[in-house]
Amino acid sequence: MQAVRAAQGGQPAPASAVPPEAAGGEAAGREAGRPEPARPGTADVLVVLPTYEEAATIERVLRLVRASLPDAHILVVDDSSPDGTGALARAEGARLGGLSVLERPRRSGLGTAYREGFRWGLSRGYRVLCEMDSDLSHDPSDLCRLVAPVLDGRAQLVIGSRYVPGGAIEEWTLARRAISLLGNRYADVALGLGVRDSTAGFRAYASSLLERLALEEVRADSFGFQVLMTHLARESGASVMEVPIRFVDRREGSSKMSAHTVLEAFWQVSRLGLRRALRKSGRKDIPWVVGQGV
Ligand SMILES: Nc1nc2c(ncn2[C@@H]2O[C@H](COP(=O)(O)OP(=O)(O)O)[C@@H](O)[C@H]2O)c(=O)[nH]1
Ligand SMILES: [Mg+2]
Repeated sequence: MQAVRAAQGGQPAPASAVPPEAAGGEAAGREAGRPEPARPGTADVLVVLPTYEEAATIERVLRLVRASLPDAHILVVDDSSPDGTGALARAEGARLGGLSVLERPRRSGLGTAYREGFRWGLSRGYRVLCEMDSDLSHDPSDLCRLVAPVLDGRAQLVIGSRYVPGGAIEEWTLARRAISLLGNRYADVALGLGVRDSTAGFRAYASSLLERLALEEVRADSFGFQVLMTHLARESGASVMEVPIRFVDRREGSSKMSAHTVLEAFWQVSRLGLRRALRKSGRKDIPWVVGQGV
């Protein structure tokens, strides 16, 4: 059974214990007794941090996120990391406040971690849901620039982009740069995204957008998940904005990207690209090739 623990002395509770009527209401279902937000708006923000074996960086990341968005709530989705990441997050959360840890019993993938994190936030009425890596590749001080366009209604999805003017990647191997760049170009052309960095995992979503996306159907992991979410957002007519970020390769811990995640993303994009081409030319889907859902 998964457990949600609010680090401020909250009792463990099943993830499903939140009543559905809590959804959408201002601050509905959140911890009682929280002080009024110092900066109106950012108390409506949830920052979702998936973790698997990030003990070397998690405490620093949490402190930096808190410094960047003092009123936002933080949700760590940890898959019982053997290196004790979950315990470190809870201890840091007790010091910082406004932090919950969603514990899952075993490693279950990045895509489902985000899906569960988003569901957790939507059921508690957060208006902006952010996602970022827990390895310091994404600079928490950029969060404000990602969140602002969603809060003021200029965009429903803001992507921290490495491939728009002003964006940069530091210290990545040539192979990793090539996979990222080619993957992005391929996804853009195959799915007509009009987005330069659809594989990026540093994002802010409007809850109104996430609520209308078929999250359950997005089965991909890693950057396949990011591309499919971008595709769904585009298909639903969402306004998507890219803001430049400086991406730094992780200095601690190890990447969870694998050949499997690369192939999976390639297959998912190809499948949906073929379906898009068939539909554009007025032909029927070929169900055994393009599959169901997203
Ligand atoms: N909860 C959870 N988090 C994961 C899993 N796989 C990766 N992550 C986290 O997702 C984020 C992105 O993974 P990372 O290894 O940095 O991927 P990369 O940036 O593409 O190399 C990191 O914060 C990881 O700790 C998983 O199976 N479960
Ligand atoms: Mg990373």
